[in-house]
Amino acid sequence: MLQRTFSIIKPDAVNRNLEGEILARIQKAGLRVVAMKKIHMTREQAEGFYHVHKERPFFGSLTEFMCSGPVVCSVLEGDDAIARYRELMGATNPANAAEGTLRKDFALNLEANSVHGSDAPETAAFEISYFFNALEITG
Ligand code: IDP
Repeated sequence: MLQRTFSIIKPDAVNRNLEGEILARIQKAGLRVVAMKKIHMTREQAEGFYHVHKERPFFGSLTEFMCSGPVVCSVLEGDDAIARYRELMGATNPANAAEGTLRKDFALNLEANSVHGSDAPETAAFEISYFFNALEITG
């Protein structure tokens, strides 16, 4: 089933100039980049993106981190893209991430874990539309 998911290469990875390496790993995994932009989020934009976490204790720190520097947002397309990208990313905490995953190889810690990927079709739809309009997504 052809599916789209939303990806962010987070500030810790962009700061270390890793976006090319991470995008290459995404493409080698067979996912196609159908939209992409580099942005520097405001605090309000980061809070809106992570609104589902607003009651969590790490919300303030996470949203501060996400607007601490530029990020690379993209829309990825492929068969079963949501689950496949989650698998490529690895566990949220890099200490638990499997060998060969992006978080195992690049993440600094639980918060600065280098990549974000949607966890379900509904969140993918919300996240894609939060950052991209229809004209910015190629077929
Ligand atoms: P996910 O990114 O693997 O889907 P979520 O539980 O949705 O994980 O958490 C969103 C993001 O919040 C994580 O990627 C990580 O950057 C941050 N985060 C999650 N749990 C913690 C925590 O306990 N302390 C600090 N940051 C956290």
